[in-house]
Amino acid sequence: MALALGVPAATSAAPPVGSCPSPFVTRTLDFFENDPPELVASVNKNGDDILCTLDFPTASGKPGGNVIDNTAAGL
Ligand SMILES: [Ca+2]
Repeated sequence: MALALGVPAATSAAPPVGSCPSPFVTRTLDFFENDPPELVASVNKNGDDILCTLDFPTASGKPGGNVIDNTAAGL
């Protein structure tokens, strides 16, 4: 593990591939084609090209939402 020196344990291994916790919706990367690739990649930490979204209305009327990686277990 010498190569991992100085790297926090939480970032030394990819998170597990899991499911999206309710009420998040499972999305493939096609859903994020209009978003910056580096931003999408920063969320897709487990590298399986699947993310979870939770949409909510915003005061401006524009779409808004949260995006997380699909790392929930047991769903
Ligand atoms: Ca993922």
